[in-house]
Amino acid sequence: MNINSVLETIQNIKSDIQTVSSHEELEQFRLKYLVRKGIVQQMFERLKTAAPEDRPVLGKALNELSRTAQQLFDEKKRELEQSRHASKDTLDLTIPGRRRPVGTKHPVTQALDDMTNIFKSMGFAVALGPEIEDDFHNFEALNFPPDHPARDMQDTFFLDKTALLRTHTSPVQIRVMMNQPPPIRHVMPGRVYRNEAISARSYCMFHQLEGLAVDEHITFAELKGTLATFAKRFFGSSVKYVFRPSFFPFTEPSAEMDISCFLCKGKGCRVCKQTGWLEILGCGMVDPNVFKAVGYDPEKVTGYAFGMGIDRTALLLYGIDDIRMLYENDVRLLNQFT
Ligand code: 2U9
Repeated sequence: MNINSVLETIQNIKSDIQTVSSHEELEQFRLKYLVRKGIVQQMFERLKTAAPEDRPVLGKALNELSRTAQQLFDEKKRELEQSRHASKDTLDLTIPGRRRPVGTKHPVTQALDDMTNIFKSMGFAVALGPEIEDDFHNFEALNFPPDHPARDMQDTFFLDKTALLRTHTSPVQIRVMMNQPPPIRHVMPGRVYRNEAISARSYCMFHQLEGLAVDEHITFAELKGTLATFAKRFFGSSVKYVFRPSFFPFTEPSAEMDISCFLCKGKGCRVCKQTGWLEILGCGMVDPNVFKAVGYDPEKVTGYAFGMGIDRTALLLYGIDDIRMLYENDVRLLNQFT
């Protein structure tokens, strides 16, 4: 043994203690250096066989080594104990659990789901279809004449010569009828697209809920009864309604349904433009040409259809005055629907 090996061991002790980060590792350190058969004692043993003239210097160095090992051990022990206490202090079991932020349904989804559920309870099934459509399903089968303005690039988003973004959910009904024979009793909720100038009242994308019932002997009276029931369930039992004649290529006769304004109860306000009435949907008896296009016999079956835009109704219901706010994803708006 010489002075260099003592100095080297001191270095080893110092670097070993630095790697200790747990009580288990500290125990390993103790067993390696500080026990009776440990490295420190072994070196004291070897002092006995060193040359007598070297012993004073070596003995002093070994005392230094022993002190260092013990000191570093004590310091590390204190350090580990303290960090254990510190983590104990922060564990307060009486603190209430953290509430996880729960997402909510978008107001349009909420309105669409509520409306769909009312029709489901009246025996309607739900059908979904593609948002990218072709001219046949979106226009031709629905009896749109070749020169109808909706077929213009100005009004409809065309993706290429044949593909377009559906302008209503009616093509889903065409698909349902081409896939199965009558009777049909389906509602179709979904997104639709129109090439319109974006403003507070209109957007290039909105949501519709359409419905279709086809069977033998379906009458306009059944259409009125179904829609009146829907209006009372959705807007409240005191709501009044009126059907006005209208025109759509796919229904004949056609009508629009107004309800008494649910904000002013028909007295007249800013929202209903002092009329006391709100237009909520269009409807009618399915045009025989539509039945021909899907291969149904117009002599055998009749049917009614209706369609409503959801977004404007959601704006009225929730008192939002700009349709663009529905699609800005501003959490300050969305948080109000928790
Ligand atoms: C088939 C046959 C007929 C669906 C109908 C309307 C009347 C209607 C508008 C309401 C506001 C569109 O969102 S809106 O701009 N819709 O007025 N929709 S009848 O008639 C159909 C659908 C499919 C096969």
